[in-house]
Amino acid sequence: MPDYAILGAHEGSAPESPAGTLYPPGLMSPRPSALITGITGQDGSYLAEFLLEKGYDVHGVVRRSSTEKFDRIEHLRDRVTLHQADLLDHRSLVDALRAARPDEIYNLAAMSFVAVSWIQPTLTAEFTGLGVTRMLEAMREVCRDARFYQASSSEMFGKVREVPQNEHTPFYPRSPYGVAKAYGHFITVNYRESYDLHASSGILFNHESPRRGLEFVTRKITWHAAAIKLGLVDKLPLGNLDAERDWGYAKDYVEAMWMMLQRDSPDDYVVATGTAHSVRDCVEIAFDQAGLEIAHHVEIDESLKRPAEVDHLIGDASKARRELGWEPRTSFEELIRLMVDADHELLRGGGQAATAQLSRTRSEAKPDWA
Ligand code: NAP
Ligand code: F7E
Repeated sequence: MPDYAILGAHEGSAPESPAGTLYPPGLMSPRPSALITGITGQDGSYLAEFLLEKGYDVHGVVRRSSTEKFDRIEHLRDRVTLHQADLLDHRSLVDALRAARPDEIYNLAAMSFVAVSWIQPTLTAEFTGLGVTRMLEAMREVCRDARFYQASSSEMFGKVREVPQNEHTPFYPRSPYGVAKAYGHFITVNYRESYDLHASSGILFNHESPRRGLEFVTRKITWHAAAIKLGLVDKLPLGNLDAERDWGYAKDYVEAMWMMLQRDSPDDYVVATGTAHSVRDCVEIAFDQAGLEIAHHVEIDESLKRPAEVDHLIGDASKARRELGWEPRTSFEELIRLMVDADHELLRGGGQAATAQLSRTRSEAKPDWA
């Protein structure tokens, strides 16, 4: 098998080098290169690790901030090349692509927290919706033969039209975030069909990990379970305990992203475990792992309930299983238990990181709709 195939660059045709030189089959090709927007996020950090292991030259887009927040990729800093760019700024995206010359582009950057999308609806549309068009336009301009992955979301299904949801289920988004993602999804499909781009969209259901942001419900629960156990806090405020999600492990899910870009033809794929659990189930497992009584610590905070809720999501990933050979490897219960253990380990030392996190959870922004 040729070297580029082992490394993961595209089978079936000779890979094109960034400068446009074709390498005939049998000749050594250079390392495949990938650019990840959102590399500082949960998925971006796992995907960067995964691609480095596969031998890729990994580039990441980071946006300028007065304080660098690179915790999730600190351990990779000397192995990835970072480019300063912003989804709001076309010029910077073009420059990042020119510098990186990627074979594969993973567009993971977005305003990804659903609750905040009601507080910043226009910005959410700019980042999460129009940002996709800016990336696709930059790709057309600089490297139209690259392969493009768009991070679509199960939030597009919203008020679900059928159960379970698959690639043909109609969308009914229930938040400004879901609406913006539906735009990002369809513009990816449209550019694929209009310009014959290798652009694929992964409709990923919720996926979590010890690197999940503290504002998302699973991590909020596992962090609090560990913090309560250690006597750092006493209460866990939550909103709707009845909401159900199809939760998987982020580390398993980034593999599906890569698998999509190794296909000869671009397409859309649902990525999910096929099982749903409630927020209440999550609390029960986390508190069991920490050896705590729920009744003593969990309180309902009405302001954490959303103006329009997504009640029940469950995905049918049979196309991804069949065509990509993708399988989730981690059960919900294993995931929540490993997240509690990781938070316990993190907080046990009581060091600077834990103190900073504590002040962050205390200052959690309250939405205006309550
Ligand atoms: P995340 O942890 O919130 O990471 C989001 C990333 O986007 C961060 O690196 C962030 O950079 C970057 N970003 C935000 N706005 C940007 C801008 N204007 N310009 C450049 N970068 C920007 O999200 P995630 O959980 O890894 O999710 C990755 C992607 O998958 C997102 O598009 C999300 O909407 C989508 N998705 C997630 C799930 C899930 O369950 N995790 C499910 C379906 C789809 P900073 O570090 O500078 O903030
Ligand atoms: O909420 C309920 C809340 O914020 C899950 C993002 O990655 O997945 C994520 O979006 C459920 C909702 O994730 C609290 O009402 C109850 O029903 O963890 P979440 P999400 O909204 O599903 C999708 C697929 C994405 O694409 C997004 O980017 O939990 N819930 N009480 C709560 N949620 C939060 N955050 N905090 C609570 O206290």
